Amino acid sequence: MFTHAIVRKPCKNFGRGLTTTVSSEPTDYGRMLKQHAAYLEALSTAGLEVIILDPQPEYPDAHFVEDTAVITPDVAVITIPGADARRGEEASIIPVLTKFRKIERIQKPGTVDGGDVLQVGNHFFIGISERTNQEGAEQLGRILQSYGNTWTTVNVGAGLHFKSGVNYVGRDTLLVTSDFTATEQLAGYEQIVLDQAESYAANTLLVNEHLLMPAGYPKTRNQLESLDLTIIELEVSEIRKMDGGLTCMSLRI
Ligand code: CIR
Repeated sequence: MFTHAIVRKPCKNFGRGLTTTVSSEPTDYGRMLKQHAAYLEALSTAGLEVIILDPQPEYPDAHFVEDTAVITPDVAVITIPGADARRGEEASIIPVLTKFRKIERIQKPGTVDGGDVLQVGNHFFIGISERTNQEGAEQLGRILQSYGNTWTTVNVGAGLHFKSGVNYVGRDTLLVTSDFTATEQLAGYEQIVLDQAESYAANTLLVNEHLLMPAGYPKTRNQLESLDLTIIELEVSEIRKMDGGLTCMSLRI
């Protein structure tokens, strides 16, 4: 069970963050704050005490805190984010994590974004992507292994991060886009395969028997109902415009 979530309030210039999403509408800060507040409410409903860090205007993507650390019951591994513009975000996450875990760090030239790391029990899938390089993945894997975990790397051919396409939804089940159904490393788990038109919903977050999923994906919702978990749908229009999702806006402890 998780007890805490670390989050960061988005800054006014969050729309200047990195994105590949082409949107016909500009970002809206007021709407972003509402969507973020609803996300915090959902984390509380799932039983977490939410620790809110201050906005960091010099890093418009800094509310995507998940990319700055990988946390297990034993250790917090501080990453080196893969995008130049995000490098340095990790520094301000260290003081709060020190209160909860022993700290280890990825070293240059390794890069890792937490969005590429999926934990299933004591196994970690580490996506090799535009943000997480082989060196970073191996450093992370070795650290996790030294605490009794296992790990495998997975190539992320599609999407920004591994968790843009695959997430663990409990009951030995992975929620996967069709890009990952043939991925050898994922065989052995039950798979819920997303309808192609709903592939964004792959970014669904399991927290303490609750599934936080983006609103507006009815087929996925139907598929997830079979897991008998509490489903909370959240509006994510502003988060999505910046290539973000529900997993990336918190670190769960
Ligand atoms: C970025 O491109 O880094 C941000 N705009 C979005 C990061 C989303 N993070 C995540 O999915 N873990």
